[in-house]
Amino acid sequence: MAQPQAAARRGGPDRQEGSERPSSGAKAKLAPQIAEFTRDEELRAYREMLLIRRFEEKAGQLYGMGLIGGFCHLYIGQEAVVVGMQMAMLEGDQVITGYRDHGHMLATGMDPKGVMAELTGRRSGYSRGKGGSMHMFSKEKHFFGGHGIVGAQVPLGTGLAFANKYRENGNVSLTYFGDGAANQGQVYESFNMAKLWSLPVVYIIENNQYGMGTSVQRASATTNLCKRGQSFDIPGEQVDGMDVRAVKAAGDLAIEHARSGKGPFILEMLTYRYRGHSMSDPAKYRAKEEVQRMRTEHDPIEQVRHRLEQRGSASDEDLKEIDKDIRRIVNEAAEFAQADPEPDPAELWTDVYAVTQQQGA
Ligand SMILES: Cc1ncc(C[n+]2csc(CCOP(=O)(O)OP(=O)(O)O)c2C)c(N)n1
Ligand SMILES: [Mg+2]
Repeated sequence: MAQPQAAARRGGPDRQEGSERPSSGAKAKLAPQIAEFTRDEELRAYREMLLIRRFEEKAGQLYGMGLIGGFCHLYIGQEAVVVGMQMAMLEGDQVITGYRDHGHMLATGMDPKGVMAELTGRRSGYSRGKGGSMHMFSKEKHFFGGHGIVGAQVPLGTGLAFANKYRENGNVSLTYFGDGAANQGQVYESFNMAKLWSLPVVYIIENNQYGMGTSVQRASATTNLCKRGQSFDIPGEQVDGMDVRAVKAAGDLAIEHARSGKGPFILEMLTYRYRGHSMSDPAKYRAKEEVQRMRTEHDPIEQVRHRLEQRGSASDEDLKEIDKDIRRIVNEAAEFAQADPEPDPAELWTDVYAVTQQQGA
């Protein structure tokens, strides 16, 4: 059985090498303690994280049945990051991320039916069945994708923040990327511009310890990724990304910092993905015990369940009711996706940029 309390006391997943607080100009205002959630907040977090977990499990099943083609990167294990940040942001703030994106979509309130239909390549999918797992967007929910090129979303997210500042709309861009992406050059060009122009952006590094099969220790000269903004005087904070309360508390501060005109902020979320990089990865580069330890000692959903039960805030029956409801939503999404027709072949050339050959080009 999980021991989430012990995990929470220890501060979640092991802190990264050299994890002392950022010094000098990059000093961040830190949350002194993790604020406890109210019952409603705990229940919201539980529900939203469980929706992502069950949705991803179902997507894994459909992939195994050959109903999802192409790439499919599951978010299982990382749910607290996106749900905690969603609890900290306001309507109108934008979200942009890479290809491990189903959790972000569901957290922003996108319809599970539309997401599953897109995964299975059906016409009611968010990209009309022509985008798939890595390419979905929702203008209504301010979700800007879904990007398959590692790090490409970072300049785009910075551009969203530029637009927010230009339009004086008070919104903040939440730009997510991975530990692997954190070594990309375009990330630092973005950091420079974001600080230079005090753009309202929070960079959320989801440090799940691996970029494909390479551990962060093997790939990164420095592994304390919250310090990556120091040269640009961007404050950063390392957060227990398995504890949704810690994520929300850090998110509140970082978003407030960006919204109030102080410029960008970096949050490094220490998290973990339970599954392989994508569905085709058997994850032989790490020990089974490592995965098991994270699941049993740090699972983000079990932590909330444990607190709710311990405090008597929710009975076993209440939680079973939520579980049942989430299973219904996910099953309905899967049934909808399978019954939905594939796109009409006549749609092949719609919404596709046509490249015309120019003479001499
Ligand atoms: C520019 C570019 N280089 C390489 C790849 C291949 N690639 C896909 S995912 C990935 C690892 C990225 O790891 P990380 O940023 O930690 O994200 P995670 O998969 O852990 O969420 C790589 C190298 C790519 N898609 N784009
Ligand atoms: Mg990673």
